Amino acid sequence: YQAIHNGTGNTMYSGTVTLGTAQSGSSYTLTDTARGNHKTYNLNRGTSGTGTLFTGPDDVWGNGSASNAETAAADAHYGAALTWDYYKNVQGRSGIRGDGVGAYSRVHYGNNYVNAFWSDSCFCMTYGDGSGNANPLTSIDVAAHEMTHGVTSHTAGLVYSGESGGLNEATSDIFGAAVEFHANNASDVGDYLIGEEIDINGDGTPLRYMDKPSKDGASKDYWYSGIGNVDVHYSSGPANHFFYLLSEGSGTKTINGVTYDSPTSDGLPVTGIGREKAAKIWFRALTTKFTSTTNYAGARTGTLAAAGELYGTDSTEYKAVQDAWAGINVGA
Ligand code: ASN
Ligand code: ZN
Ligand code: CA
Repeated sequence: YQAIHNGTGNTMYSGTVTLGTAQSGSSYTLTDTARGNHKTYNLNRGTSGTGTLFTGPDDVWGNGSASNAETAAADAHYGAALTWDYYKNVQGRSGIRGDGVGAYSRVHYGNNYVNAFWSDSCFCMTYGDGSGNANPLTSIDVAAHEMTHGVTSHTAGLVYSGESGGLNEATSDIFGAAVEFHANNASDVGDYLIGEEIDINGDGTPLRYMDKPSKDGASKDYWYSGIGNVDVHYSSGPANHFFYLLSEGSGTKTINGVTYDSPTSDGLPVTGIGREKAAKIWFRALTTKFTSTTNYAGARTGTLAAAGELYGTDSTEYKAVQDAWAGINVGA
């Protein structure tokens, strides 16, 4: 028997937070009994197996600094909880597979590893510690991005190459941003940037921008024939841009202190419908319309069908979906 506890996490990115933990005997473990028993393990620089379950005497985890081994665990455990809560409370999905079972997280993967990844085979999340200027990969948006790869895998199953690969990557960025906004954490406010805390470029810029993806120097802003030949992390750009346009509209806008400026391929304005409705449309399309081979044209059809079911085909929401796709050069 493990009693449900609320521990305290002193995270690197999200301040002091409550963590779901369990007590066994006189010690505590990072076992989130309210969220499918999601556990967080320490790989201690290893690259295989599960490592050791984080266990401690006081139910206080980390000290806010990366030099404390528990800090990355606190961030990862918190990110998993936020992602669970988002899918459950906003999208009505219980866990990554929809079966109420939690995944698990592994932190301190390898040496100087500047990445994080989801694996279907272990049904687990893994985080590197970063290197040089690159901070540990355990921010909220990265956690939600990676776990969303699990959701995509267990729903549409978008193949991770070509246009479907770009849509797979965009789905992870879309829900990475959605979870970060929904968390409403005072230390890590929501934005349409991906990986802004990691400082992977060493100059304070994020990994990706959803309002104008080409700001990263590699992502595409608009669909074109042949986009299926570029890396999935760049062919995601138009779909990320679609989501931004649908949520916030074109032009200039400041949200939580970040100023965006989102163009359209046809120069016509798009009026946003808000990120909650946009995310509901994308989730419904992902889970009931998209298939493993859905391309950009199919994503347009699928999101229009989803918007029609949710809001009606005469709705402003449906019209905004049409306009946002037109704004990234997809469809009529
Ligand atoms: N962090 C990367 C991603 O989720 C790992 C990968 O390339 N699959 O896209
Ligand atoms: Zn990804
Ligand atoms: Ca972000």
